[in-house]
Amino acid sequence: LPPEVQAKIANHPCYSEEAHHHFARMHVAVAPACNIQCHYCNRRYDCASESRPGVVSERLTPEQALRKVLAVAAEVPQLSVVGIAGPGDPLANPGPTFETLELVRRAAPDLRLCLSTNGLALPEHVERLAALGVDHVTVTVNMIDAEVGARIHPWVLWRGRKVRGEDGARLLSERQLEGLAALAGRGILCKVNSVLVPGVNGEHLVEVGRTVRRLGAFLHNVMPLLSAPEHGTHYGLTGQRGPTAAELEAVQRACEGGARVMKHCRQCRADAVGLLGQDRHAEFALAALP
Ligand code: CLF
Ligand code: SF4
Repeated sequence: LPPEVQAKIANHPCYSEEAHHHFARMHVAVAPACNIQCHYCNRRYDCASESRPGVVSERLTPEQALRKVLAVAAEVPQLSVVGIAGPGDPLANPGPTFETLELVRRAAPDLRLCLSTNGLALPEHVERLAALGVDHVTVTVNMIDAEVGARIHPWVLWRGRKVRGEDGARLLSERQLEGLAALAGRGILCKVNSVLVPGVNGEHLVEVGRTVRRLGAFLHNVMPLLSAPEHGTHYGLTGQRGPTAAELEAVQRACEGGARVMKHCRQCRADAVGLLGQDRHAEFALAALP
């Protein structure tokens, strides 16, 4: 790997399998709204494109988020990354999202800033993300084919109206790929998350992996659909199941010709705190902050 990439992943627990044993991340849940609909989402809960579905995170204002970051930084020496991953889409809430990034950047310049998005609003925000020194961005890309996309994303909200079906999926895909290319062009390290929905995009994800690699994505995180009926998602209602461990592994293996495949994702909460898989969100709930 080039030295500038090595430097960027060395202390990012998601981008480096090795780093996740030693470095911690935290999420600040400042972004409630979303601008698309995913069949695997239930809007009462966290964004399932990056963070754990079926979980309700504590929403924060940017000022509360900063207080929380400073409290965690004082208690968790391994903290290296502050991310915004929901509970909706960070870039569908540009006000609170950018205000939070700016506050954290100013008060704790040594922490890396990270963000995860569905990509619909990404192209118009790339410059601002780069200017703030956000050096890691995740885009959830479940398809590059609108026919597949329409079976995952029933609509997108575009300039105040709902665009449904393949037209909406095509629009989403174009914006995701345009945004990815623009990020990579600015030297921002990109991860692509794909939610594996068996029978819908399983075989298609190989092509997704190749395409996003060509556009400069560094990492491909193939995540299993979590669709327990109690999550109340569309897929839960239609009986669509998530992949078995063997199915997930087979798709991850098939994707290896694309961007490098991430296998240590823990599908965190939108208010997760700590080392991956060792969540301390309750210790740092708003009511417990100094
Ligand atoms: Fe958070 Fe995501 Fe940044 Fe990591 S999580 S915004 S890239 S700092 Fe990491 Fe958690 Fe998996 Fe996400 S293990 S859900 S990949
Ligand atoms: Fe839900 Fe996230 Fe999809 Fe928005 S992007 S609909 S919050 S899963």
